[in-house]
Amino acid sequence: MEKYITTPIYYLNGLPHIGHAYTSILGDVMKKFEQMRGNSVYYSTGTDEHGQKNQHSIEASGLSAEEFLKRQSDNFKNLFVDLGIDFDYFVRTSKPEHKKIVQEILQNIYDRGLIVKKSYEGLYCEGCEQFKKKSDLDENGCCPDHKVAPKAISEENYFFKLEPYRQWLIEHIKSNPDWIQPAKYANEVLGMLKEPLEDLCISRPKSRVWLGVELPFDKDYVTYIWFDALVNYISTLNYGHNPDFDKLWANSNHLIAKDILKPHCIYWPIMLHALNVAPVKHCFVHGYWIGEGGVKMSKSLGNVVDPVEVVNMLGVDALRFYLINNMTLTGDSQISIDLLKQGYKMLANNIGNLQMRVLKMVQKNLEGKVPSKAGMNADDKKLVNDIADRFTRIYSQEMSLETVSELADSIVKAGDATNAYFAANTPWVLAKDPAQRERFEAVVYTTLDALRLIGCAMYPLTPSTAKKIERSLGCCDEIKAEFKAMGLIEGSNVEVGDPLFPILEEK
Ligand code: ME8
Repeated sequence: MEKYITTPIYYLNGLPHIGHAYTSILGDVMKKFEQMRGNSVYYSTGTDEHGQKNQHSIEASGLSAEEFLKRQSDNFKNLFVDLGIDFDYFVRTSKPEHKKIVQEILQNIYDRGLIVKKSYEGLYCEGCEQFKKKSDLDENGCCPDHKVAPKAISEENYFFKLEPYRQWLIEHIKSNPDWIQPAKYANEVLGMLKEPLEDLCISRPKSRVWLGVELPFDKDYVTYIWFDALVNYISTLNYGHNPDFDKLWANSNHLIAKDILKPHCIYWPIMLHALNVAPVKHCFVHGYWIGEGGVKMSKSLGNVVDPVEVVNMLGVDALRFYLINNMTLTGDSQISIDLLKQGYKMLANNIGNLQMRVLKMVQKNLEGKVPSKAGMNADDKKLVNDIADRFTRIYSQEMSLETVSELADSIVKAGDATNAYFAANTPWVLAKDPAQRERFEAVVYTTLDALRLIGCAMYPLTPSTAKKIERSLGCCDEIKAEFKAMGLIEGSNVEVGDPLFPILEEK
């Protein structure tokens, strides 16, 4: 099967932070997970390059729009490459291919009478790039996300009517319970749909916003950034010009955080419905990363976690593993350099030390070769069978936030079980007793085989560690979701390389 995974496209007014890194890592984890299940995946991530917020940053930078956007977009792209993110397409909404499709879609719905022009007065939050109702604001009259009072704006604009589609959308959510996941966000959207929907303002006069896609039917206006940005999900597939569009779109998956639920689960499905295109197959919604102790990350508190700093200190895989292992499915999740170091040490103790100890034992006592499994007893077999069965079950499920979080948890549990097994069977004692040779070999074989299964299962989360583990055990084949216990080949060479997670140099 061919699947399509997308992340939000990120604004360019700042540097990429841990939240952006997370969603794009999550997409990569899901891609690798599905590839291991034998599916092919097309994965897009990228940058949102229009609108008032980006425009103000360009104006403040003293650079040309093109220079500024390229520099900022490259910061995201380069970081994602450094994080081992294997995207197939990097979206930039300033590309002419994208702009052309936005204009074609606008012209289509304009020609069909779905867009009207009228004057409008509203409260605009630049942080959200959205008009706000009074009821959306906090007690100080500010946007609850950006803590800034929105600006009163009065102007003539073009509007797209959403209300005629409200009932259809309610039905779609109710009859597709796996559309918006986790379900609490589907309920949140249903809550938003209790009230009639206001018309969506889809234009901005050029006198106020010059950075955008010109409306094809009125050159004094650009397209509202959300109408433009959401279209990236289909312009990436060359919508309207690609005979295979339906095939890929039928298995499409959006990853977003809770902040952009409304545009993705109200505006976007309605825009698609107006075009006679089905909504995305699944929309996975995650919570926010916040600072340790539950406080918001902010420069003034000094608790902002910079992904580049983390990678320099702990490496890519420790960051990836922490993010997937610690994002809770029910709310926000905490992150700090200290928490990340704890996560690193957990991996070092759980997987790194185990691998090093057993490999050194093989090198010292077994001429660097995988020993015989002939002496494996029922307990040995149970350890590897249980691990294999658990991973087989996880990989038999489709990717989802639950699945990848369960995967991370199972890796830790399998590591714990193997460490406990190793400690209980004391192979370092058995090694000294020639009469226990067969038993010694069986314990080492069992540990190596468990490690092989764990390494294989780790691939989506920690690709380079997984490959190092497989290589150290002499299994260099393509990593697939085939978890056969006792599959390690006796007599093959093992290799003691560098530690997977070396001891941290503490300041
Ligand atoms: O909203 N924790 O862009 P954006 C987890 N351009 N994820 C976080 C996060 C945090 N603290 N902060 C940000 C936009 N994110 C629009 C999107 S899509 C057609 C247009 C992640 O730069 C998360 O994925 O504000 C969130 O939805 C996204 O960054 C918002 O990025």
